Amino acid sequence: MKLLLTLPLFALLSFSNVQAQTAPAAPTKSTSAAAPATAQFKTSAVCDMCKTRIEKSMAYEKGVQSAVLDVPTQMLTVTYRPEKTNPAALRSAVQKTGYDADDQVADARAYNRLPDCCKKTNAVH
Ligand SMILES: [Cu+2]
Repeated sequence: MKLLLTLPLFALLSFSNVQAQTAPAAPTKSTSAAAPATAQFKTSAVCDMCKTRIEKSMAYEKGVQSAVLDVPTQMLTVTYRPEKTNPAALRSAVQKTGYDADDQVADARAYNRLPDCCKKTNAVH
């Protein structure tokens, strides 16, 4: 008999736990979200096609607000939501696009799919 009483009580408790966990998540979607962070990566981009490719690919990454590549310096500047992503994940996204990110070497398959003009053996052009 005691078991019959505790079971619904347990169900009630776990339900209120779920509510407690979901409730604080709601304000993060509003204006009280953490301020965007900025990260910079040195890439192996060499031309405007690389710029377009990387910026487009980063735009699809979770938590990315903006991505701008400066071709002459090969620097990629990413503005992101720190609660959604982090610099390591962003570097990995750059690698998967076929480019080096700092000391992380480009994903070989993605790199091999790049047109010849975008290979890192070329000088910036
Ligand atoms: Cu290119």
